[in-house]
Amino acid sequence: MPWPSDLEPDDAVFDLIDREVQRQSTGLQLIASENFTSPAVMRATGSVLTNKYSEGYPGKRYYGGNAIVDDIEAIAISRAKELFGAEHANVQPHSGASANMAVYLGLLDKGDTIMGLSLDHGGHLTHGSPVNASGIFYNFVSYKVDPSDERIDYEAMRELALEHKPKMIVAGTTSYPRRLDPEVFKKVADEVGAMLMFDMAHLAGLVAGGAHPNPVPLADVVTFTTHKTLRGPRGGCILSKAAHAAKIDKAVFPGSQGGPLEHVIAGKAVAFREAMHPSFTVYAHQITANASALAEALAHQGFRLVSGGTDNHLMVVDLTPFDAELTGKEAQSVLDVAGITLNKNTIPNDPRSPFVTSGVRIGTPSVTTQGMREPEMNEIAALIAEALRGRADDAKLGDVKARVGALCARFPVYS
Ligand code: DSN
Repeated sequence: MPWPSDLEPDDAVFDLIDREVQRQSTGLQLIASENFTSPAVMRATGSVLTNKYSEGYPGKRYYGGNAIVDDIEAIAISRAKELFGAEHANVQPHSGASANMAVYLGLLDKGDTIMGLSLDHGGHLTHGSPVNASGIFYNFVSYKVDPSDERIDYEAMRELALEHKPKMIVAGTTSYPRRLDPEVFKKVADEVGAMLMFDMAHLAGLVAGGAHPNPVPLADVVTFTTHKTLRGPRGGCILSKAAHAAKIDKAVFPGSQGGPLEHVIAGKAVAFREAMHPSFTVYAHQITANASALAEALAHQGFRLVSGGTDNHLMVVDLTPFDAELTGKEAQSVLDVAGITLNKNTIPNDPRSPFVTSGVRIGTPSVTTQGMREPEMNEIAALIAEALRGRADDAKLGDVKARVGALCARFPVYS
């Protein structure tokens, strides 16, 4: 029996999807972890591959009918390895969090000591937050940024490593605007006999495009998400040295996941190929050029940039010097009204709670995909400042929203 033919179209859902298309194309998307994926990636992720069960790996599946899926997953694996120069790739993690947990499961024992960057200094939940499985099952010790320059204090991290002798050091961030130096992490890891895991979720596109050092040659294992700067479908991936391959694969399946999402894996394969195109190098460098330009323009508007600026695709903006009363929470909702989407974010040693915050995080991957460049970054900084200054004035917010719409109309993302 086929799907019901007498059902009216599902307007409740599809009208909302249409509205989301509108929202994404008429407003500024400045969330640092988001991007606009290509029609080809969406074609793959919206394909019949969603119908197929394929537990296992290419050539070693539990169910029949997987010859084609095997070929698709093999292409994704081979492209991931080629793109980043990795010895081994597992493309099945459903997300970055699943990828990280699979690495811990595969390479560590419960209760082992790991080091990661503190969440409130720019780390990630899966780097040992007490409310996350990583912090519940493992003994995480957190390193931090130096209060004087708000950059990772590598010497303090080394001392912490010498004191706690972690089995693994996690290098990785979600809201850290500076370059992460894989060589420094490797040196400390080697000195204390720890494995090095590099979580390049935010940075994968920059690494692929040569705008950030590639941690793959140095780290034991590298995790990433495919939907941020890399501009692929929503999902995760693990790269590792060949010596860790069997343990990693076993930890993903059957260790922590069941059937892989082969439609998403096909989307990952498409995205990896797009990231190998010469234009992706230009894209990655323009992301960072745009971020630098936006950071500078925001500083001229009276905001303080955490660490003084940015080396990558994002900046963390301290709102306090602009307006001591303005919280990140309020800024996020005011800017939402003006068609500018970003997220509240703690600043290092924030006196306010993570639900309120004194800052916002801003990223340039999406607007760079749209084709915006440095002049538009000046416009965006001015629009943000005007909306926040005029936040009590509905007419002012309406005016900013109209100008945001006009700016986005000049850079349509999906024709
Ligand atoms: N939620 C992601 C981010 O915005 O950085 C991290 O997982």
